[in-house]
Amino acid sequence: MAFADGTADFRSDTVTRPTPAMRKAMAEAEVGDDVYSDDPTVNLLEEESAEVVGKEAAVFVPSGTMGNQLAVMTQTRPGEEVLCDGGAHVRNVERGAASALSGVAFRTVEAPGGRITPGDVDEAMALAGRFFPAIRLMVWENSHNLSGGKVVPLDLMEASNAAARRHGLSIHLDGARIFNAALALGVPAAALAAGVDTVQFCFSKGLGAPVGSVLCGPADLIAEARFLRKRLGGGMRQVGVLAAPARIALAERDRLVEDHDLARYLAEALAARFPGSVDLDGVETNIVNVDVAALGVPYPEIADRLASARILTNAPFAGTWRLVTHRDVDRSDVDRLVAALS
Ligand code: TLP
Repeated sequence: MAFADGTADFRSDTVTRPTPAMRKAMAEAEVGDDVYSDDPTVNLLEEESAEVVGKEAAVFVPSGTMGNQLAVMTQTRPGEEVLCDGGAHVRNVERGAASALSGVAFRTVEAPGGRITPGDVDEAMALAGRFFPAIRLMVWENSHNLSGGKVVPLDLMEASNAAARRHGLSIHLDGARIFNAALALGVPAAALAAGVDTVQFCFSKGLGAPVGSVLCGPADLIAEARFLRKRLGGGMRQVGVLAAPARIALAERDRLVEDHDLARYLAEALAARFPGSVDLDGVETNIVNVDVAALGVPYPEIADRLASARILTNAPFAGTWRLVTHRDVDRSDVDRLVAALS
């Protein structure tokens, strides 16, 4: 359902607002100083998070960006390179953090949907030698944001992880939406994380918590990430008030299938009304990429119509208009969106 003022917000699943149960848990959370590891609610959240993805330890961080960047920082040295697909969030949408904070560059492969193949890994690594920088870390993103929430199949991850290991790479999974991927693929999140060293996931996207992400991995590496989190100003003190709603979000993760169903409803409605606007086969989770040219209306006019209908979306980027479903929109909001476009 739209927000109380009637606004339906399709810009991202980050816009979700805490549920009444989450707000109650925030008010009642037991807290302590988390920089001393004294916050019992954070400690519980970290244990539960590590368990869900099958890792030894976890550290609660303010954002997905910090989770990814701590993974890069702990697994590379300045001057090295990170292997990822050209559309990866860690490379494109984190304000240049990896080069600014870790002094690394990216070695990209063209892998639509983030589906890096063993051949991509071998080809990139063939550059190694006397003159090239050392490639040290491979990063997956599953589900893959910029491609419209596509998922990377588990068997492909396993095959490419094996290739990466043959070349001595560490592996990080940007699992901002790992539970969307797991549900769409019908595998446990721990299976997707099994072959990687570190995995980051977000409580503040479709899971609906107001703030926070977690980086999970081996205990020694997470201890170092905790040290670096403080260096970056991410030591958050009585942050059980944020860990409490995140615990609820994690426990309720399977409700993300509702967002996938709604994305399919939206995609089908748009494809029926505006043929060619949506590749229905490409809609795998809660993101719908729309070819704005196929709508036959210039975007400024679309923006005006949506504003009058109290619908929020981001402007198209390179001809693609991203619409995201989540727990704070429903079928009636989708109907309103399609009607406004029509
Ligand atoms: N994605 C946001 C924007 O930054 C684009 C969104 O609205 O989708 N990894 C992935 C795959 C992400 O999609 C995001 C956020 C992050 C990392 C970073 O998370 P935050 O925003 O918490 O730093």
